[in-house]
Amino acid sequence: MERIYLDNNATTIVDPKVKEAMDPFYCQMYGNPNSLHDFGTEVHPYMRIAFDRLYSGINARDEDDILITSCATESNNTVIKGMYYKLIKPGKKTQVITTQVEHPCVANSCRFLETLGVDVIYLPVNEDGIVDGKILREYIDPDKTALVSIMWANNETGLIFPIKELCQVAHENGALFHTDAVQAIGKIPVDVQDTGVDFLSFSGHKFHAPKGIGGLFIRKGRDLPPLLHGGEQMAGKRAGTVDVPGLVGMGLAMELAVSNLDYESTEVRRLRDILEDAILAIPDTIVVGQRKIRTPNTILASIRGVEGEALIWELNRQEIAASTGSACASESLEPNPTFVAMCVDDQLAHTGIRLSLSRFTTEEEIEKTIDVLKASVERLRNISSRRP
Ligand code: 7TS
Repeated sequence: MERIYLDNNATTIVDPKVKEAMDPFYCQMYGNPNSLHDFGTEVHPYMRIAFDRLYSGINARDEDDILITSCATESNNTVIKGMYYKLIKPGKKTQVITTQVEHPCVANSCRFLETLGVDVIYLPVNEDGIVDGKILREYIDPDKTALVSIMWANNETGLIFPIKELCQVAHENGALFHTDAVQAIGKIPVDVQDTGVDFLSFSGHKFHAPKGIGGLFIRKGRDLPPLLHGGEQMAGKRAGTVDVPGLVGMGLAMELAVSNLDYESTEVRRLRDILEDAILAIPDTIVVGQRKIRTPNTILASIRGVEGEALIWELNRQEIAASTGSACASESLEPNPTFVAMCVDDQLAHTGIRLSLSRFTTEEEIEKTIDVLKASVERLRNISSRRP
């Protein structure tokens, strides 16, 4: 059997159909779309199809914007820093609210705003591991809060945040709402009209497009100053020549992601549940977060007496890729806030292992993983019990 990839929340395989669709834009139709000659203009219809697929994938309206960026990190930076230049000025609203469990590209952008004098509130998660409208209501201040930025689904736990409710609370209090939907696209339905979000970030490589291409939805009327100044690409809203093959690929990947949502919520979930049940059958093991409020592909497990990192290496040795899921933020060794909020005790809290599936994961791979995982846990527990 070939090696097994269960780290799909970090990145995904490029769907072969996506790769095939991108191929002509490297050595045949390689013109710069801003050029006036045929090499430039012949790519326009393909770009338009890709944009249509992205708009319909998140249910954006024609009058809204989707900027093509290099990754979700760029999309998130554009919103958070853009809000500083646009709205957060002395004497005006000077507060941003986010959570303690955002990806570092949101968290560190917010920390940067703090150095510029912005007041940032990092909301704690509740006992379910999420932030809900009740918590946001406690902290939001109609006179101060300019922006609320809360992820749609957490990359480590897979826990899904109630975005519609959170967006409503932000709007009732006169704040704009941004969501990092990187881990939601292709796993659960994402609808910008239904939720009412003002800004939404996504990243191609999390849904079977290549790395190096992402997007930012901006609702009509919520224009932001560009993060990258330069030429007039994206109507001056994001300078730099667009990655045409990447855009074509991400458009198709979005369409495929949406058309596979049913498969994700049935078959991927079924395989995830088989793996999760097998993990939970190992004594002294927990999985973080209730299944019904998690993305269908994710497991963050904690196994007493087994360090997450040791288990990752053991699995890697046997050609299975998983991730530690940062039970501790690696540099700071601070306990993960979700673990803390959910009262996972200290010994368990330092042993997280994240297993994340995709629509390319097979039942055979899951069965093999279960066998290897059980044997590895036993081996590591034996080693740690022999330690003096
Ligand atoms: N936001 C979330 C929620 C993410 O999970 C990631 C990547 C990013 C933003 C960054 O995306 P990029 O397009 O800039 O690469 N998350 C992970 C992860 O969980 N393990 O490795 C990368």
